[in-house]
Amino acid sequence: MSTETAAAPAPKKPTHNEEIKTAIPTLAGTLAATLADPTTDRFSDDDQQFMKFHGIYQQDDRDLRKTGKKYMFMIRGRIPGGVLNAAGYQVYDNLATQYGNNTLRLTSRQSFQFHGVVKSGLGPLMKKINEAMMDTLAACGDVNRNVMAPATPIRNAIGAQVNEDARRVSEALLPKTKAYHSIWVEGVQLNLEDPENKDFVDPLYGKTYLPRKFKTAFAIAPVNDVDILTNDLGFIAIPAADGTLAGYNLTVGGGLGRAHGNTMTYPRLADTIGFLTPDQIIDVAKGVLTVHRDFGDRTDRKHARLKYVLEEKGAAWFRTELESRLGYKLADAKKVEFATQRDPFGWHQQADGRWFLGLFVLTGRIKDDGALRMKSGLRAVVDKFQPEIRLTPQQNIILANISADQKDAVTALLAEYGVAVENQATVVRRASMACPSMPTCGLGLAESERYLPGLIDRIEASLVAVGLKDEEIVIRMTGCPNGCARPYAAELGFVGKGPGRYQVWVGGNEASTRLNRIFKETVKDTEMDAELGALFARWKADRIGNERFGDWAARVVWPEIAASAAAAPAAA
Ligand code: SRM
Ligand code: SF4
Repeated sequence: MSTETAAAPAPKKPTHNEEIKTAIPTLAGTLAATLADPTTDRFSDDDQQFMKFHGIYQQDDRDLRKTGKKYMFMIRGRIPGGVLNAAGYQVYDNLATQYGNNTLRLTSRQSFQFHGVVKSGLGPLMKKINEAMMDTLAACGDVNRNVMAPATPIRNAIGAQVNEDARRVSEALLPKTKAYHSIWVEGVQLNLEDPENKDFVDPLYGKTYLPRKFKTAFAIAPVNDVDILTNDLGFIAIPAADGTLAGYNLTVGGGLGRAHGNTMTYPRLADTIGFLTPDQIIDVAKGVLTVHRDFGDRTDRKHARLKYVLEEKGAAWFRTELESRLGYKLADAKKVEFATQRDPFGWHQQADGRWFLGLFVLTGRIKDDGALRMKSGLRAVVDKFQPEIRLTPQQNIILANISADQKDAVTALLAEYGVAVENQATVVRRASMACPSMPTCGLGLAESERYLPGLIDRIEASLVAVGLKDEEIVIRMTGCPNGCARPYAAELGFVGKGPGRYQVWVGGNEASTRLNRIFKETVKDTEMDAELGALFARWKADRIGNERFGDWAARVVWPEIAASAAAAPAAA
């Protein structure tokens, strides 16, 4: 037997992303030079990483791969709280028509994405967004992303302040690099050798930014439309006795991304850390972000989110670390309860007497499709009535601040484009969400946006067959386990495994405060109707009163899942 002590494992190397951020801390890469080069239709691998911080992804049309790669770009806006004015909407709509694929994709974080932009259109599109006083900075990348806030227009006194706080946090957490303005507004490549650029250190993010993406949201109970607990950083508004804003409960360490077959990755709900007053919000947001900056794992991007720091070090440790950065203690969290994550559809009155209209957008894609001309209809209403636009975290759209005497005219104008304001979609469809996946997402393993509408037809037929017509189930689908449409917080979640194959998850709740669990590892499209039909028949037979599908599944199906896991042979 050797008496030598085993050598300590070599420290793990920082990832390649860390190396390139260190080398070019302005995030400029060679983006401006490549943009100006007409001989190429794509950017280098490293530049593709830098572009993300500017809100841009290089993609290729996966439907066309058999005949060679057709490169194109996805651009995502930074729209805090999903609020934009009519002029802003007109700019997005124009650019989608002129440079994109003539659709606007509402995202699950209250933003817009352009798809299908070719390289020659990228520069002009980016310039025009910025000229319109909007931007795409930090919409992607290892930084704080688009900040979410309640989408429903003011129905109570604190709504406006919460939205304003979300906007302030978004601004305060922006990276300060000059590269974004220089490339996309001035069209100039930064001199990377200039010491000012070479040695640039962001005052908040440092030289290497965060180990991974970072997501922030605000919520006002009882509506959890933003899925607050799935965010790295959450602020839950707490009203005072007089109806003003007393402060926020702080939640930290939520996140959903995982990888098939890698048990070191998992969805996680945030921990509640404490309570803060509104004047502390920027300090606290920066404090939480810098804990991620300093403690997140920079050696493995699959293990780099803040949720793993929370899971491994614990909420008590986190609170102490945060308080030491703040220099003061947080109060204890207040009691708060969520009831629903549902968007409001149709006409509703605002607290100020005006009206808003919630419109369902199938899988978040604003387009003209046969008789349903959603893109043209929305544009006509925006041009004529100049409403405020609010994008919802369930990929729907709200037209706000409409006066009572304009309501009928808005309804009539939308009808000309085939857009109904009543009975816009069935209850199941209205509560559904899908990520884009094919053909734009390079990570998709199965269809999602193009598949879910047809699957919902089949699900509705199964529900009718067992006598459960018009029962709402929150259904979400993604084409891979990254979880972009938050399938792990749904009552019934589908996660792509391969072409025509999905993992099925059950047991989330209506308020989106409970994660679901894997019911079936893989279900083929051809087996889906039988599998779901049997599940719905059991729900119908077993449910207690009006028990929702998710609650029934958590009560009845979860113990079965646990029992079969316990009975499975242990891994060697
Ligand atoms: Fe996402 C990556 C689309 C919300 C977790 N996401 C991607 C990319 C950029 C694919 C890529 O890296 O090449 C997708 C672009 C597809 C396309 O063609 O447009 C993409 N994510 C989306 C959007 C558009 C889905 C949607 O249906 O709306 C959402 C844009 C939100 C926004 O406006 O900022 C979107 N992504 C989410 C969410 C939901 C959320 O934030 O509330 C999640 C789960 C929550 C979380 O972050 O944990 C999410 N996206 C991911 C991940 C996994 C991250 C992880 O921690 O493992 C990836 C992959 C990655 O980062 O490497 C990813
Ligand atoms: Fe792409 Fe996967 Fe996100 Fe869907 S969940 S958009 S397939 S990364």
